[in-house]
Formats: sequence, structure tokens, C-alpha cells
Amino acid sequence: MYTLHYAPGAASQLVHVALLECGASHRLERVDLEGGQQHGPAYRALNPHGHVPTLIVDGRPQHECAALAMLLAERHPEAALAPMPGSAQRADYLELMLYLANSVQPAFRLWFYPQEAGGDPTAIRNAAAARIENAWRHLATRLESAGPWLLGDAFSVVDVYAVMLMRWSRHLPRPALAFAPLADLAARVTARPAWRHAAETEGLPAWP
Ligand SMILES: N[C@@H](CCC(=O)N[C@@H](CS)C(=O)NCC(=O)O)C(=O)O
Repeated sequence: MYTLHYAPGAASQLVHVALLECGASHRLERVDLEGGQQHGPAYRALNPHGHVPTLIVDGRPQHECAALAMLLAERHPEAALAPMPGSAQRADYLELMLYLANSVQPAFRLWFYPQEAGGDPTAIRNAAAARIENAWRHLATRLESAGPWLLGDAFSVVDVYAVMLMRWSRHLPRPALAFAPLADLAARVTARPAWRHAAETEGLPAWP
């Protein structure tokens, strides 16, 4: 039994969808980000960064949404959420997960929390939006040449991760859905029962 500390529509959504895709037994604990619960001592004891998600795995709190999705894919191989070591798609899988985690998600952090970077918030947000738009271009090109999923023929946690981030761009100057291959990917992922169930449980407004 896993416990996911989450906030609606936050980085925890990737883990929530992955748990459902795996059919893994779990319970949810909502963290009130607006009320600052993530900064309180009880939550900081679980997650010293004061971020969601935190996933309790075998009694231990674990962090980082990308790592948690990869861990779940590994612990539940029957769900086929990731290419296993030695398979042909493994290198692309690792590359894309780390690309989303290292290049795309941090740009969203700058967009949503420009004050953390210091400097002029408008300039920081403009730079973040440009980086995010470049990422959409890169992913759209990839899907055009080798779709329909980001790893080609097989759905994986990479698709869920990308679509979660795409959703975050809905109020940016050029949202992901402006790119036709990405809009197609969003439609595929959000039609899956796991995404729909997570979105409903988290109370997210309809998207796309
Ligand atoms: N690197 C972390 C980042 C998580 C993160 O930025 N979470 C945001 C919500 S999407 C958060 O907890 N924000 C609350 C805060 O920073 O006070 C991960 O990928 O899990």
C-alpha cells in the first residue's frame, strides 16, 4: 500500500496516474499548498524540500515525481509503463524522462515561482516561456516522425509526464495544444481511465 501526498494538478499528478495505471493499492493525502501546509513541520518531516509529491514506499517517504514514476514502472512491470533494461526503447525512455525532469519541468518552476530565481520576474517568465515553447517544438517533431506515443508504438510514463507538463502550459503565451501532434497526444493520454480517474478525484477542470 502506497500513500501519495498530493495537491490537485501539481507534479503529484504524474505519480497519481502512474499508481492507477499500475493498479497499485494506494491512499491519497491532500496537501494544502495555498494554505502553506508544505512549509509546516509535519510535512517538512516527510519532505524537507516542502514540495509535492511525496510517496510513502514501504514506510519511507520518497520524492521527485520523475523518479517516483520510474520506480513505480519498475516495481509493477506487469503494467508495462516503461521499457525494461536491455530493451530497444530503453535509451529513448531514459533520455526523455531526464529531458522532461531536467529541462522542461524546471522551466515551469521558473514560470510559476520567478521570485526564486531573483531578478526581474517578467524577464524570467519570458525566458521560461521561450524554453517551454522550444520543448514543445522538440516533442512535436519527435511525435511527427515516430508517434503516436513519445516512445513510438508503446504508451509509457513518459507520455503521462509530458501531458501533465503540457496541461501546465494552458495559460502560457503559446500552450502545448497549439502544436497538433501534442494536442493529439493529450487527447490519447487524457482518454485513458487512469488519467480520467485521477483528474476526477483531484477535482481538475476539464482539459484539453
Ligand atoms: N522536483 C520536484 C518539484 C516538485 C514541485 O515543484 N512541486 C510543486 C507543485 S507542482 C510544489 O510543491 N510547490 C509548492 C511550493 O513550492 O511551495 C518534483 O519533481 O517532484
